[in-house]
Amino acid sequence: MADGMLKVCLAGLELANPTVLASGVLGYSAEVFQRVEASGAGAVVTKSVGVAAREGYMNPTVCQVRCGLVNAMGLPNPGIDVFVEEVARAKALLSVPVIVSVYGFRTSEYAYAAVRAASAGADAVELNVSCPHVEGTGSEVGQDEGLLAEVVREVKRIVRKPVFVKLSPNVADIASVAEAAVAAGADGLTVANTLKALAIDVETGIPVLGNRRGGLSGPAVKPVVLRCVYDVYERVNVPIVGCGGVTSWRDAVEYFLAGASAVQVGTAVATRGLSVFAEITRGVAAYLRRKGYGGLAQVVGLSHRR
Ligand code: RRO
Repeated sequence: MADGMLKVCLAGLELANPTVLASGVLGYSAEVFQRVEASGAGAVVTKSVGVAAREGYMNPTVCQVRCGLVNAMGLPNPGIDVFVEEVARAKALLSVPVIVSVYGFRTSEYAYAAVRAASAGADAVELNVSCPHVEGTGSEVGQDEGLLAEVVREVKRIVRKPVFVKLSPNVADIASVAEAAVAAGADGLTVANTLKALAIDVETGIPVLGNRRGGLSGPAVKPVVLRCVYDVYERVNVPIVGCGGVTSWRDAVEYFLAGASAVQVGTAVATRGLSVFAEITRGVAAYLRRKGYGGLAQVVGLSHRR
């Protein structure tokens, strides 16, 4: 969507518009990302990739609840050494930035996955320190400020591309975790991952998901994550990417007003389809015009004024 008002620069990444495919929703394939780009997304984030391949959890891995989805995929991925070829193919096919999400069970694994992704052409990496239901990684890193800082510092030491850190909402004080990530060198923050959740089948009497516990996404989480963005914006000075229940242009504008410079869209892509990117972008552009703003940057964080 070529509309100069919607351009955004995220830690050096140039996006034609502020909508980004969130990690995890559409997997890894370069061809699928090409369709996402054609639908109007300003950038794409891959599913999280680690050092070793993983099958993920038993089915069911996703279930629909009233206002969103509860998932526990369990980090299924082919491993970074295989995935680098797909990153290179995606780079050959796409002109929007390709951000590779990486995770690890130790600092050195985050670093290895990140450096391999960056050398394969990824425009940036997003560190997943917030998956809520895989032992030994994800939110276990993101809930421990010391460990989080160590991971970010090590990745920053060896990767010459922008490093985004995807924070967990399942913490007492997300702004303090954000400060720790930024002090360690994070170039941008994605706020946030899914909220710890559960769904139970009343007929069988047991949890629906194979892993039992999962993470909630979709409209239900938007007010919670919006508050996270609002809190983080007051304490750090790097770009924030809002991620949580964005379904319409209004949701996106709320995130911008709270302090996000861009938004990731995940569950709405799964539940409504790829047209959501262009719908949001059109709506945001119309809002900016109607309100007389010259560009998106003018509304970022505006709700903090008193
Ligand atoms: O794969 C997953 O189960 C998963 C991941 Br990596 C994540 O970061 N957040 C989530 O809700 N699910």
